[in-house]
Amino acid sequence: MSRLLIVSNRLPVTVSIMDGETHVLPSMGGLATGLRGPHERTGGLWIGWPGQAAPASAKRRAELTQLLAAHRTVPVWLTRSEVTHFYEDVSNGAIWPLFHYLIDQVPLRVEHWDVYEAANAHFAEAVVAQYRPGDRIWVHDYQLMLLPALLRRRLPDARIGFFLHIPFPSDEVFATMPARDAVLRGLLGADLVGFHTPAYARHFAESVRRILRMPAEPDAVVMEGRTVRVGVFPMGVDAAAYEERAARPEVDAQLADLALGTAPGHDVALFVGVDRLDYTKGIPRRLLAFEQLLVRHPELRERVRLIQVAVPSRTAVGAYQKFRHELDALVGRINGAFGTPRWTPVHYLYRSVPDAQLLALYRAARVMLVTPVRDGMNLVAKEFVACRADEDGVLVLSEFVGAAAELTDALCVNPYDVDGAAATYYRALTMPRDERQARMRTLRARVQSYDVHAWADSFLAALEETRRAAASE
Ligand code: ADQ
Repeated sequence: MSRLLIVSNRLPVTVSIMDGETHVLPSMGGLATGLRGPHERTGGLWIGWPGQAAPASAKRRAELTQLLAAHRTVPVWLTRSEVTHFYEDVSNGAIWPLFHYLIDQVPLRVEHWDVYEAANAHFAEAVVAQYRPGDRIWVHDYQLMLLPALLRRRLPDARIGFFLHIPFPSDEVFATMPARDAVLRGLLGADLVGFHTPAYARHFAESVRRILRMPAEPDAVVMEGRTVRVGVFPMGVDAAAYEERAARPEVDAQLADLALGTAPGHDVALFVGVDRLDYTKGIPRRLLAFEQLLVRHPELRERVRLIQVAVPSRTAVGAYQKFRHELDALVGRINGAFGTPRWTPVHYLYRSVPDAQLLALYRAARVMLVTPVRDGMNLVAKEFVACRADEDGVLVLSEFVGAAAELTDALCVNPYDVDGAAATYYRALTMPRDERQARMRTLRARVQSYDVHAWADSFLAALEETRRAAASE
């Protein structure tokens, strides 16, 4: 089998220094899990940024490169300015909000596009240095949208796939991007461009037609005589591993701890939210809808509790700092207005929680709230379902996340309709057990059959198919 070269902004490992010694720790992320199989089986390499600015000394860089090589990973050393301008300002400060339809979060003038270009060129150098004829290249996500075309120029015969993990917005929104032509041409350097949902693939084809004035179908674009396939590959989670981990004794112990906060004879139903602290995740409106639930149904006070975990994220980006303060204030206001000496309506954890605690929350949730205003897929929804071997618990899911296209047995909400969402929370809470079970069974069948391994395999099979199609042309 030919080697697979995976390229993503961040490597699936983190370099850390403990007691003066350098360690390379594998990360647990969904992408790392899904691609571990093909990465190892094919003797491939993973090329990306190790998460820290380049060490000044060449000797130190060489040492770290060697340590990373043991994990079949190759570092792309970004300069301090690239980290700030490519990663924080352009990728997370401008592309992220635009692709999530939050145009008012895009800076009035997007500076440093040249650094985004330079960083993509930097990645291209690193890939070209590793490439051997016959290798397949799989590029990931919005930080590297120029890379497929840069690689195509240098390696005209290479098999190149690209997958976008975030939404591809409607052409009306995408057209506002100053670098729209370059982004489309960059992506079209690939043989296969993959998205989570049919809607994103349609938006992409429509943008190509409207902006580049080229013929495009939702499943293919012909670019200078070369066919670029467009495909839909909804990403899943490692469902079997989640179920197994959620059944471990340390998770049972955490579950018992969760019940301790409750007064005897007091059945308190848990609502749970788990997100990176990001303005796309819909946390403020989720809190307002929970507040409405307490206003409309005073009998639920002291009988329900929302545990919201918000994992710190992108703390160097100004918009995230401001957002964090707004959220702190909102939680404080709701707790101040409704709390009693023995009950706090919203438990807000602004930190990353250990795995066992996260899994216990998934298992304890009577109602899981996944209500982003926009999200490419959302793996939290699928992790929750994977952990519910008891076939209980209700998933409330925003209609604006990629997962909504698949998880049709969840209770669907429009997160912008706060009153409507409050009514859905009530419906979820009062849903009879038979209906909860019937819905959860269907959700589990989907999450188990289309897991992260199936996702990686189907993308790679489609990439292989483009090779065959090209050979027969
Ligand atoms: P994210 O925006 O990061 O991913 P998501 O898909 O929900 O969003 O994944 C978050 C991950 O973080 C989950 O695997 C979750 O378990 C983990 N996590 C959450 N809370 C945690 C905690 N407290 N401690 C440790 N881990 C925690 C982007 C896109 C998504 C898309 C994915 C994959 O924005 O739309 O689903 O990529 O393509």
